[in-house]
Amino acid sequence: MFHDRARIHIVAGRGGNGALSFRREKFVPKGGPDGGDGGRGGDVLLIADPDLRDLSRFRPNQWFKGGRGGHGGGSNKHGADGDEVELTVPVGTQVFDEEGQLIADLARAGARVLAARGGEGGRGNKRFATPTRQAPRYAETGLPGDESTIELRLKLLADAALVGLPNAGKSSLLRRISNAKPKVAEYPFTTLAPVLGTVEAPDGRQITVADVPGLIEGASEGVGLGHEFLAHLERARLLVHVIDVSGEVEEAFRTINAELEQYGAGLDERPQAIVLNKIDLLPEAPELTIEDERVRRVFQVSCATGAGIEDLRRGLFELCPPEPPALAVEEGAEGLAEFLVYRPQSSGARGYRILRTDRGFRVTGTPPEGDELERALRDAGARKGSEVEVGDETLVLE
Ligand SMILES: Nc1nc2c(ncn2[C@@H]2O[C@H](COP(=O)(O)OP(=O)(O)OP(=O)(O)O)[C@@H](O)[C@H]2O)c(=O)[nH]1
Ligand SMILES: [Mg+2]
Repeated sequence: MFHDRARIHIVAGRGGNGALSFRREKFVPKGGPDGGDGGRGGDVLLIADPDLRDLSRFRPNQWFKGGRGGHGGGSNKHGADGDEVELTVPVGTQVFDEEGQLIADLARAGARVLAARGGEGGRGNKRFATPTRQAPRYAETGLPGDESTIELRLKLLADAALVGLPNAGKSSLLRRISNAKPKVAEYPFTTLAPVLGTVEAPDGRQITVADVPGLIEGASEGVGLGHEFLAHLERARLLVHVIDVSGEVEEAFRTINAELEQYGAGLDERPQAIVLNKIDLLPEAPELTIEDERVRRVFQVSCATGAGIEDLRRGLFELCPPEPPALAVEEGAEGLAEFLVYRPQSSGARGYRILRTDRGFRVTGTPPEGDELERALRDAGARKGSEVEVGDETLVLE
């Protein structure tokens, strides 16, 4: 089974308590306060691992808990920080909160997202000593860690995705052009889960191509297998439309396009290449009269004989040149994340959240007014000139 969704609960560790303690030494009648601070609770992090293919490591509604911070002790002993939990997910995993809002996109190998922040440790009584209050008899307790339910959804990242009716020869094509070896058979719906292959050019450049289960009419409404997997086309730059030339070519073209349109998400505007496959079955090369501005090129191939395959491979590199190498994940203020960083900030108690986005910040829930919001934004890393989205408005911090 291929799992491209998972809903899990994450709880970061609670901070340890600060200690309430006084120095005890022989012949020193009244020692000063020496209670140390509690350790920070362990964070829960998500990390994109290029070796993972799907989300099957997660069981439904599984809980993941960061470790509790250790309590502070006497003699100024600082509590140990709680253990972090690092959850590895496949590259292309998106994270949604309970309201269905996208909060992070782990689009590159090695991307890290802080999904739940551990609670701060409490301060020990030593920290509260002042000249006028030399023996504070209190210490702080540790704060709870962030807690939330998140949904993980994998959307494959491929430069190009193969689409077409069942049996068109998509898997045969991927076997021909890439290192992947998906199953090929003469019956429809052979491919039951998306498969990624790497296509290599003679000069060493690489692109990835996804083979997605066959679409049929009604796929976007859940007929056949198609609907479930259309999401995996969303992030491909080029759709490679594979058509069996021994069937009704124009009808196949229209059927698939109608499904892409039904699905939405911009799929119906995506550039396409048409691959007329199985030309070995026809006595002569077929004529195709499709006028469509999305169609960049038409190739004629036979996966059985290999005819036209090299031409197609070259064409794919022209139509979808490999993207520049991934930027190293920026070690930003949080040292984390790719394009959205989840900043829950003990949201439960506050009733609102500050999310860090690729352009600035976004406040969700019911934010406080004026100064308090500004302070919270600055704590979250916003500076003069930062763009902050609140509801439908975008404000610029002064
Ligand atoms: N004659 C001929 N047969 C082909 C060619 N390409 C694929 N086939 C056959 O067509 C059938 C379907 O091929 P697949 O590659 O499994 O097709 P698919 O599009 O991946 O099918 P699904 O996974 O079911 O959607 C198999 O029996 C292949 O051997 C070709 O160029 N010529
Ligand atoms: Mg297949």
